[in-house]
Amino acid sequence: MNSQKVAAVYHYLDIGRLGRGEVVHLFLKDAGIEVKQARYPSDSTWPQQSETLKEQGITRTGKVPSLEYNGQILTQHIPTLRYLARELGGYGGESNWEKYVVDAVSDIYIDWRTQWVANLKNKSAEYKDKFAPWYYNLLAQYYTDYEGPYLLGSRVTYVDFAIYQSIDNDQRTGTLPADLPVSLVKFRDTFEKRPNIAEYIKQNK
Ligand SMILES: N[C@@H](CCC(=O)N[C@@H](CS)C(=O)NCC(=O)O)C(=O)O
Repeated sequence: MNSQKVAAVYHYLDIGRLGRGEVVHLFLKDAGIEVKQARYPSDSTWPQQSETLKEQGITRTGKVPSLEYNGQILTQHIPTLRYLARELGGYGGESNWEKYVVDAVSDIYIDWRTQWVANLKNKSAEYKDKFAPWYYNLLAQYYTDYEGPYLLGSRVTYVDFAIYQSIDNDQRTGTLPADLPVSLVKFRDTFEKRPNIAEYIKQNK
């Protein structure tokens, strides 16, 4: 096995700070992992590009994000975060219960992402006025189980990156509830002050 460390290559659509890939990207930034970016236009060229990536072994499903990391190719954005969390240590909760909570909230996020994508082109009132408020109120129940600002209190875990992205992405698409629960406002504000994150979002509005 080749144990030589290579720089990470992050493959994703060229859609700025939107989407699943950005969750992984933010995590890499936070962890200080240097990454080379391969961004692909999200237009009529994508189907062919997707086929090329499949042929190159970058993605088996034809979807992205895909991350080349230390000789492995990682796809599926939440399992990718879990892999990186285990590799780096931390980011995943300590006890069996904490790990469960982090996994459970990430599952709730995955359900949110499905709905968000389905509403990206045509935002329904059902999504904006019912689903999104329901989602954030549900998250707030989890984010008040500990003292905050992060899901498990003072320690950030991989799921916080996903939850931050849901808040950010709903903000960008005009579907974030005006009355976001206080625990989530506190979480977002603290998250945005993390040193590597603050620097990154200052340069990438
Ligand atoms: N289960 C995958 C889903 C990946 C996915 O659907 N990616 C979208 C972008 S966020 C994509 O590649 N869309 C282009 C396509 O479907 O061809 C994950 O969690 O990473």
